[in-house]
Amino acid sequence: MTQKPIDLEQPPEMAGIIIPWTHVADRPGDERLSETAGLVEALGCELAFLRAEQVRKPTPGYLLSGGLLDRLIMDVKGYDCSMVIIDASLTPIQQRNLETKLGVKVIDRTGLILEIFGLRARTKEGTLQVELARLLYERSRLVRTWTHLERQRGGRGFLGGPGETQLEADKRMIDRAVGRLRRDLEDVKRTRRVQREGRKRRDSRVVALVGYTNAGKSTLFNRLTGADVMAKDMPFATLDTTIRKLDLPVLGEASLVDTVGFISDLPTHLVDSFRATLEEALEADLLIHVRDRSSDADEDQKRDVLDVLQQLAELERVELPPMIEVWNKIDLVPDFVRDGLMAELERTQDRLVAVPVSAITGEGVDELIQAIEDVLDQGRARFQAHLTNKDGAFRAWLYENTQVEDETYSDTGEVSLTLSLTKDEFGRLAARFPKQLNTQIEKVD
Ligand SMILES: Nc1nc2c(ncn2[C@@H]2O[C@H](COP(=O)(O)OP(=O)(O)OP(=O)(O)O)[C@@H](O)[C@H]2O)c(=O)[nH]1
Ligand SMILES: [Mg+2]
Repeated sequence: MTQKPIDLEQPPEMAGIIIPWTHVADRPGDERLSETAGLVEALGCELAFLRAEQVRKPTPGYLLSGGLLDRLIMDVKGYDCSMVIIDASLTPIQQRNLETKLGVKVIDRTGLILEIFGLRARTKEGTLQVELARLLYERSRLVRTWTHLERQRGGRGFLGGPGETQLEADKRMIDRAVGRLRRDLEDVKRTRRVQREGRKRRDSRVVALVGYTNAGKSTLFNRLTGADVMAKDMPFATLDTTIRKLDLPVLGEASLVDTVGFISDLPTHLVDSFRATLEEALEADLLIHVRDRSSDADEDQKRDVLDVLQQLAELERVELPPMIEVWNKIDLVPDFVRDGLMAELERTQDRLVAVPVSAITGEGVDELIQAIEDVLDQGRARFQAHLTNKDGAFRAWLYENTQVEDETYSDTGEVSLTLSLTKDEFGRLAARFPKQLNTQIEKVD
């Protein structure tokens, strides 16, 4: 591994950051600057300088050139930096050239995010996924640094060129490790699948929180479930999926899932390797997209989140579950902007279920629970089941597996249950008790 774990005992590394942009339309706003600063702090580095630089013509060798590069060289010396972060995508060649020129470690956005993930991963699954993402990233760099490796390593190969042999060997080694990790992750996936099926059998509905990093998912999760998941003003506070019981007043017990946050330009390797965790979200009965409506970047973030979800759904070949939006951090939104949001809410209400909420103050949380129940309840229908005293097992099953709203007795001793069934539940009932379905169950309007 080229990336060393960060030693928190050591004094923090001094890092200089450049956010390059080319066209005016891509010029980073304040939100992007503070997001990048947050990422670097999350890495435990001290910020020496951070600036957005217009790079009119990115050069293949260094990305930056001329005055920009000279100034960077000076600043790295002046601030005694031990690391430079280029908040963009660097080719392996550019990265290596910059490292040679500056005499310090240089990483790009993907490298930065991978480092943070590496620091944060706590569970076995998280660690496996980060490791996989790193290997895939390194493998993609290997291919393109062929000439570099060839020169650097030489060797006594007898098949093809010496570098080629080394490259092939490196690739094979990484591929073997990738294969191992994928198998381990497959085990994790299997365990999760079993747990998920258990939940399904118990008919516990699953609601998953998704959204941009720092939008407030974990804060909302804690508020809704009384859990104590770490919620912090820092990107990628959450890496591992957590599931807790969510008590809904009418529907009863459901499961709520907190997930890893998304970020713009999320490395594809990470999307790929976090599939196992996010599968939980993809198979949920309902997604809650938590948005930070107090952020200027909120609209862009929304687009990024929806893009990643779509990518995941395509990778897994599934349809996305129904989704509602939480407009979070409403407490930070000034009154005149709030009015605008309310107008938007009205304008979009036939296409979108959205609930303004403050996970911190609790405002809007009751309305959110109501909205969750309404959406989960859609597609339900009412049925009447007629039972005699010989139907003990049937009756027990109905109580166990469906929502029984009412029970009445007739003079003749017949019992009548009013059931509220989702399509799923109805399917299970039909499979389990086909005979009773025809003779003892009728639909009511
Ligand atoms: N003012 C205000 N702050 C909030 C609200 N919800 C969350 N926050 C703050 O926003 C920051 C991020 O919250 P988290 O709950 O950790 O966000 P997250 O979406 O779980 O972030 P990741 O796990 O990094 O993806 C924390 O400092 C929270 O206190 C809110 O409704 N109002
Ligand atoms: Mg979180």
